[in-house]
Amino acid sequence: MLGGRPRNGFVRSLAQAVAAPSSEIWLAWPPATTASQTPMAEDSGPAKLLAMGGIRTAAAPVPVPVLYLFPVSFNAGKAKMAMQLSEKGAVAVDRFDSGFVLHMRDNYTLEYARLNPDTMAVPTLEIDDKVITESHEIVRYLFHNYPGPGDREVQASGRAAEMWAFVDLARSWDEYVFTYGHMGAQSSDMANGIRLLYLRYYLGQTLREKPEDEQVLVSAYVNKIAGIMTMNRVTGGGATPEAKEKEMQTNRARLDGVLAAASALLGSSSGFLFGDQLCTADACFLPILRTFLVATPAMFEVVFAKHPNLREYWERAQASEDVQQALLRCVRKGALAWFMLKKRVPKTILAYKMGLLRAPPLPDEIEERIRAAAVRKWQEVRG
Ligand SMILES: N[C@@H](CCC(=O)N[C@@H](CS)C(=O)NCC(=O)O)C(=O)O
Repeated sequence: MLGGRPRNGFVRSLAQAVAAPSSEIWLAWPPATTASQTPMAEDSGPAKLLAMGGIRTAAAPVPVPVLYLFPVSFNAGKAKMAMQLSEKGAVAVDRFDSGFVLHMRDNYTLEYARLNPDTMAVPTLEIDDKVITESHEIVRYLFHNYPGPGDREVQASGRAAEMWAFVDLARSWDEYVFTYGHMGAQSSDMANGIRLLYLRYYLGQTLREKPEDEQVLVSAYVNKIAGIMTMNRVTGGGATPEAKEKEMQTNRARLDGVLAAASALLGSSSGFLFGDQLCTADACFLPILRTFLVATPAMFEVVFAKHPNLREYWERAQASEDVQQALLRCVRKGALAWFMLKKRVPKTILAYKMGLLRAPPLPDEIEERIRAAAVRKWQEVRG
């Protein structure tokens, strides 16, 4: 590893790759299929690739909630927006702390793996006596325990079940396939390549240091490595163009179903998805539009032409201080550049490109476990 140990740092070239829309992909969008009329909850397309987390009770409560996130992350964006809209977001200055992590390096340390062995990803939320490792569980927890004004309105209006049905539909879309599919195979290989090196580095550290929780950590690292290998098998250079195109078509069809549902909910309203105020449904939907902003701006015009209600909705959302605070300020060029420098991302990328990031060799038995876990994972999501 660089200087013997991986260090903090985001990936400028990755951000550029993300920000550069691939025009030829959009020429084919929306898809020729009529999937936009298909109810997504009943769509039996491929499973989502990202790991699923949960909720557990911690040994002691935290005084102030801590939300671990990466500024551009889709799932962390849902959690941050939900925090912002909740009662926790209303308590001025230290309402909650953001633990910023570069989600291809810092979330693999032993410390983070212990906090979130389920997904080893962002977001993770420590709140009250809970550790929540799944974005959907975070928004549910906040809705039930700390509803903000918009959620209270949904609860009072008796539309909670309808709202959760929409949230379920929105989360059936696989943002990973969308974003990494557009970044291109090279960027996917690089991001996931960095991830695999750091994961192997910390797995090696675990095996060397043999902490008390060694077995739990080893299982978490083996599963995570298998998960990243699987994700990259779909979006990286190893995927055939035909397989990739099929993935992207299914993904776009699902996305269009979500956008159509949001548009139908809005109708001619001049408010948000479930009323005049932003609520949990908006917290789960707006990160999709932010993904367009960051990764595929050309998408906006295509989407707005097909779903005109969404244009005004997006304008209203951008005018909201809550949306600015939770989702938009942090992805402005200056904010991202500051984050990347502070986290020494260029150093990590440079080291990767120069071949200076190296993981230790792992015992054969562990390599065999990784291979078997990768086969199982592939069966689970694409078998
Ligand atoms: N099901 C989880 C997935 C979390 C997830 O995979 N987050 C991505 C960012 S959107 C991440 O941290 N990726 C880096 C990694 O998995 O190491 C959730 O919704 O919270």
